[in-house]
Amino acid sequence: MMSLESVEFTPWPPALADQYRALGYWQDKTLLDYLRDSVERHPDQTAIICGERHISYREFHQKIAELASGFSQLGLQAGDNVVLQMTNVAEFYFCFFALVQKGIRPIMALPAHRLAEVRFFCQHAEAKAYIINGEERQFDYQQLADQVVNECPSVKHVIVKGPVNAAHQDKFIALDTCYQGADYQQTANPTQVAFFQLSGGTTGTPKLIPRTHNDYAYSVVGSNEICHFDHHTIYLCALPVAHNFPFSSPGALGVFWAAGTLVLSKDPTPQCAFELIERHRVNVSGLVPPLALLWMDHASQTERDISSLALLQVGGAKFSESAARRVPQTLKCQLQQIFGMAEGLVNYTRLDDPDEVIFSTQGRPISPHDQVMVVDEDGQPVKPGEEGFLLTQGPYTIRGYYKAPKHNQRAFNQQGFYATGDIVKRTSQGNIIVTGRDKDQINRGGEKIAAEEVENQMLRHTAIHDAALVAMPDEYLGERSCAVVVLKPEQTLKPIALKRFLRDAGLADYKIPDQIQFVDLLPKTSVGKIDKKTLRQRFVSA
Ligand code: OOB
Repeated sequence: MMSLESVEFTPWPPALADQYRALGYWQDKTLLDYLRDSVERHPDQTAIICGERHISYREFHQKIAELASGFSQLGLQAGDNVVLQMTNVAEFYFCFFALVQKGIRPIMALPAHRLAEVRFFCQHAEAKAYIINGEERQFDYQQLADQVVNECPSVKHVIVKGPVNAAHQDKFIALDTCYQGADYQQTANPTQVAFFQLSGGTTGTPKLIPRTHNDYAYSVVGSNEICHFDHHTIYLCALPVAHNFPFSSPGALGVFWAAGTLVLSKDPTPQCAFELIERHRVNVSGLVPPLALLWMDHASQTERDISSLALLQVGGAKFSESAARRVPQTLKCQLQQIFGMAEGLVNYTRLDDPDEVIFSTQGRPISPHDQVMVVDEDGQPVKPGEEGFLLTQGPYTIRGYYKAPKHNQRAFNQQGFYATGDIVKRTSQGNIIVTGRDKDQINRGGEKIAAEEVENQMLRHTAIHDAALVAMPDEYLGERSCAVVVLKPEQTLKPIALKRFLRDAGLADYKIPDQIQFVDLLPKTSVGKIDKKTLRQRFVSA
């Protein structure tokens, strides 16, 4: 019998699966099938603009077939896992679809992830390969990969976009050499896991989110209908390519399936983005709130013509109503709020919603079959309009994390509803307003930090007796992180030394505490847990 520890993916109950098929939500097509429809319909249309490169749908498809062949020749096969960590370059999509075509499952690492995270993904999922951008100037991924292979024996191949550094030439493979022959045959099964998204997390270790072709495809098709993506769509991807928001809400996949054009931005600053908007007549983009603020501030002084921008989606963290109201005034485009999660459920304000809804709510679910429950501490539904915990199940929300039986017991209720950890209210029309959070996580301008993960790392320091990570309000980020630390007797530690210690432990930069406070004692609740509410209040007013 298979042990619970090794359960990769929890299927939907058969009655629900049958219903989703009967409704046409699950089409039993692979993610590549939808792209192929666009290749057939618009082979010469530009699919991706990356720097000076314009890649047509035909070329895109060709690259995927070549890589599918090359990856197979390396011995990668259906059911294998591969960590895909790319910056915003076209090769991210070539690799993604080539892997998915062959049933090989990418794990969608973010560019900010470092040794601690990548090592965990590789070890937990026994990844066979690790794909990186070796040309990135900001950070040396080849050096990181060197550490990763030393610590992760499952990783047989490091595949590098760009030239392999001299020091690694005998160990790493250039992605360029993987364009071999052309393989158009699919070995993917639409009912199975296509790839893994990453959870923002609330526990000591990150969680992998298994997404099937069927469920994910439906979320993209539904998003396209809501957001009216079509082959005139020119979408600027300014956020990291692998994140669920710019990947599939409707994001890049939405663009590809509608045969539109995806423009990749190296970085999300208005300086870089506005130039691309002007040059390529971009009409839609998606941002997290701090970047939306930055774009709005820059709009009044830019000489760039950004008048083509018709729609700006903002999500990933709470966007204040006052900021929301400024979007049409400053950027001269429509706003769409989006409240989503890599586990599934995505909510959008609709393009024809009244202003009140667009400015003051985070929208409503994609599907009429997304079941949303707002409950109290006892799991009982609250009255309409009252605040409560958001639970959900539906045609594209997972039923369990990858190999995490203990956590799954907490994160999913008896009926299989996912406990999002978000505190929300629902308006009489069914729109959701996010009012708070009941999870030990910090949402740093859309980047999620699991407090426990950072606390565990701090507790490894020999001078530290106890430590807590809490969220502090931040005007720009919404929240920033504050570490509250109790030292052992006679010990001293400078904030800068603690930050360095955490960086050396291999934590991603966004997880390094913004602020560090030393105290004699951490307040505890009656059941002996750290009282984070009291801690937050103490330092907010300090
Ligand atoms: C998106 O996905 P994740 O997985 O990085 O984070 C999900 C969490 C939600 O549970 C919620 O706590 C928070 O991020 N969140 C928001 C929000 N959008 C996400 N909180 C308040 N207001 C919002 N508009 O962040 C994500 C995935 C797909 C599309 C968009 C965002």
